[in-house]
Amino acid sequence: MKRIAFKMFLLKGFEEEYKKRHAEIWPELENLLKESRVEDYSIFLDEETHVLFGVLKCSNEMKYQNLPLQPIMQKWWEYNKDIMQTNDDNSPKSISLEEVFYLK
Ligand code: RM4
Repeated sequence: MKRIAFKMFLLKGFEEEYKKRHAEIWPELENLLKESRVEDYSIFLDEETHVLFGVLKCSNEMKYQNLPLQPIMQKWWEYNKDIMQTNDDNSPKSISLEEVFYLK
């Protein structure tokens, strides 16, 4: 089981909208994440910097790496591109974080 953490960047003023959209996550996206063996997925918001900190567990790295190719994932990114910093393909700008401490 691999633990993965990353940060993304919310646009200022869209805190409530981001929370609302993610509270109403599409069932088909939830299914896709689960089918891709993603578990214990949280996103935390730093209200001060608008940094979104994502942390998850994944038991199939190949499926995880294929997520960006999935049409539902791409639709979700397109839907959220107006409230996040994004790349040209609409994926959220994302920076991987190194685990420097773990307590089981
Ligand atoms: C985030 C971002 C991530 C996605 C989650 C569910 O805002 O789009 O890529 O995994 O939502």
